[in-house]
Amino acid sequence: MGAADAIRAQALSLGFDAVGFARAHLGAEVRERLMHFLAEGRHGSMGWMADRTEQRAHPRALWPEAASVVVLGLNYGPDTDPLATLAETDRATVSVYARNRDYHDVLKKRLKALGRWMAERWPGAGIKVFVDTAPVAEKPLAQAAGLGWQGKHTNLVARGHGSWLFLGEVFTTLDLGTDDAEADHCGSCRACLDACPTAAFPAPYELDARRCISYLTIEHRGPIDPALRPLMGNRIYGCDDCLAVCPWNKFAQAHSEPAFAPRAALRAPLLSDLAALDDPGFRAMFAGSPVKRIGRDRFVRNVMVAIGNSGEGALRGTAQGLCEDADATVAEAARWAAQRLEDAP
Ligand code: B12
Ligand code: SF4
Ligand code: SF4
Repeated sequence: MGAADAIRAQALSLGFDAVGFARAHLGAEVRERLMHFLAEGRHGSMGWMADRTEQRAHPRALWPEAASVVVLGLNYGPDTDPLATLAETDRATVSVYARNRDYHDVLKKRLKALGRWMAERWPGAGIKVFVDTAPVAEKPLAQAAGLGWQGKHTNLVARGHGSWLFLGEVFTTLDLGTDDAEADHCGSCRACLDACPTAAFPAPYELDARRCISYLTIEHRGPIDPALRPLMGNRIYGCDDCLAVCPWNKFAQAHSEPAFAPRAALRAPLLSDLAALDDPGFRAMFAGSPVKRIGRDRFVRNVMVAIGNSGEGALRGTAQGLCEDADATVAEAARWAAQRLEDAP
């Protein structure tokens, strides 16, 4: 068995769902598109996106000795309709990827196990693992390795998994050859573009993160633009709309990873319960979850936006109760919510 076949077999036995090989190199268009994204200011306050752009666009600028990249995918396909809770206005919608353990932890553990196995098998080979933690253009690398293509919603779509793959990489000095890059299979479809509640796609294959609910609820600090708030519905952490409507999801399977099985408390939590969380309560509820990263204040800010959008007069008191919150952003969002519910039945 050749090196690439052996690594593929080992990766599958470690629980990865997709494996491919690419050269540690990306075409000039990746850099051009990244620079266009940054020049338009579409990264918003994610200042780190504008740092180390050469490394992001060129794997060998990140690690000059790298010869190949093993790109790994982990299926997180949901077992229920991820958009079902959008209509339950007194409840919150937490995006599929955040309903249980942090995927970074799950993926990193497996990537390290694969890296260790490779190091034992090929002593002297250089090996580094990455998952969303370094300036790596993960989607273009995954496309080059044949895992799927970057769809019009900008995420990787895989024939066998739809939009539901997490990505991670093992960079190595070993020359492992390449798989064939995957071609674009979006065709004339534009379901994802039309589904976006905030019109965050200025053009197909281009995202303005500043309008994306995922950015607004997770990355953005401080008050959310009042013009965008009514469009956010009850999405309090991330957003799955553009992913969920992709017709390629019909080939996806529900994942079998216990770490991603939704916690009962996060399937459709009541907004009133979430608004009541103080700092220790928030930390306890989201231990080990990616949600923990944003902290209680940003989280409750998001909950206030959802309450303001609920149309539920019964939640007016909950909002009023936080109008003097110690965090100025929470207090402002609470006042906005209370005002929006002023005439709600
Ligand atoms: C920054 C970031 C975000 C930002 C910006 C997203 C974005 N699209 O750039 C925000 C916070 C909004 C975000 C949201 C989400 N993210 Co995110 N994010 C990243 C991160 C860290 C970097 C992405 C990046 O480089 N963006 C910069 C721009 C320039 O890249 P881009 O949009 O991919 O741009 C390309 C296209 O525009 C394309 N392009 C431009 N014009 C044209 C024209 C044509 C014809 C073509 C073909 C292509 C093309 O070329 C550009 C360069 O490759 C990656 C991890 C990583 N290190 O790669 C995860 C990552 C992309 N995120 C991921 C996930 C899961 C999400 C969410 C689904 C989470 C959620 N449920 O809320 C959402 C999806 C929103 C969306 N529609 O993209 C996964 C995606 C997995 C996959 N299957 O693709 C990644 C890969 C993390 C991981 N390791 O699994 N994310
Ligand atoms: S994640 Fe939601 S807000 Fe962001 S682009 Fe997709 S549909 Fe639009
Ligand atoms: S919804 Fe349609 S256009 Fe969007 S990524 Fe999927 S196939 Fe492509």
